[in-house]
Amino acid sequence: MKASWDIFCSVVDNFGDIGVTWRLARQLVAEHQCVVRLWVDDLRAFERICPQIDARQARQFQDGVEVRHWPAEWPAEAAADVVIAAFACQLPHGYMEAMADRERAPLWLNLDYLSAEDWVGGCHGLPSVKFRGVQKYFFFPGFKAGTGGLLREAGLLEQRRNFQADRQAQVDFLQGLRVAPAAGARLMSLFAYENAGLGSWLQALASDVQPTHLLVPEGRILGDVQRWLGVESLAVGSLQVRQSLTVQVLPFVRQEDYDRLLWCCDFNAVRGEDSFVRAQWAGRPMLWHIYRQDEDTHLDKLEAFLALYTQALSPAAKAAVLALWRAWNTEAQMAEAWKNLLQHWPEVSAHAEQWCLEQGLQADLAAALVQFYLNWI
Ligand code: TRH
Repeated sequence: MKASWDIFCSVVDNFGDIGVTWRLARQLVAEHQCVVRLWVDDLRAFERICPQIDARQARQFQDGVEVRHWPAEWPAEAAADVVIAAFACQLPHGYMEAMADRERAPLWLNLDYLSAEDWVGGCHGLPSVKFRGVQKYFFFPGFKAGTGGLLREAGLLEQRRNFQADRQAQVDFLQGLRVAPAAGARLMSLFAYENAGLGSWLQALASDVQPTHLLVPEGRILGDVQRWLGVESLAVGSLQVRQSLTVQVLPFVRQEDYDRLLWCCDFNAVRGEDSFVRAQWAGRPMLWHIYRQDEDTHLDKLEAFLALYTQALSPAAKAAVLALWRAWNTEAQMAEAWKNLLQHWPEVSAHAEQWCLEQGLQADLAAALVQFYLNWI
């Protein structure tokens, strides 16, 4: 009999929580024939990354996943064989009772945030708390052996490579978004939180000899873009030109299309967790705006990833990447760091593909979860 899975997603803010859990739920169904219910407390956020979702429906099916609204008043529901609490969200008490009431206790996992820090490998798979005899385990995604790996759908890298080799497919896709970069323009995407350092970067792009076409999905960075442009409003579809720089505001697109957008671009600025991973699978140079945490603990996380990501680069290219990423994440001036990165473009580009290939050798997160379950039963 197929195993049943319940995934609980509480949308704290933004789109990462739902972005990760929706991706995982789909993959468990499509590639591992699991029966999956995805419980989401905010269907409006879900609707943004998956427009087919009807936020008024308490229960609906999408891509074979049973999507359930997670209501404040918990209904009586039987617990599944495997229960995933994403990002340490607190399960409804009634559901925990249902887990403990099962004849055979379910496998209960906390799917944690992604980090490249060393301690992750030591904690992955360890037991956590118990509830009425039901044991909870830590499950950590990660970049190294001994972690749960990264979300990566079967055939993703091949699909990406075929798309990148097909000029017409890219032109058609971009045309669908009304994007038509000038010949020779560097195509870039910008998905980030508010950042006071943005103006200096845009200035450097504007005064560069090579033109840049910058695609900005609507979101939190738009205020900074608007300020630098000196315009009163910046709506979806806006196209503004300043010297060598063209800025175009894009609508927020469905997850699959966001992947294609990343695949089309020569450089991607991404943020949070899921877009950060998708940019790595795009095999193109990138810049990460990490999610800010109290007491700057996110900076340790940033350094841990940088240490790993830049390991194979030459000292000069490594210094260029480090300087750019650190400047961006401390909202410092970006111009010098950007110009310096351009000096190392061929190496940084080749490295992005190499990094992607190496990470692609690891078991993906969905497969690792299924394996964890199989080892456990
Ligand atoms: O939106 P994020 O900043 O999300 C998160 C949350 O803030 C979360 O609480 C925090 O813990 C985590 O970051 C670290 O960034 P992220 O993770 O990249 O999620 C964005 C999702 O939105 C991702 O699945 C890609 C998707 N997306 C689209 O589907 N279409 C788009 O046009 C864009 C720009 C993104």
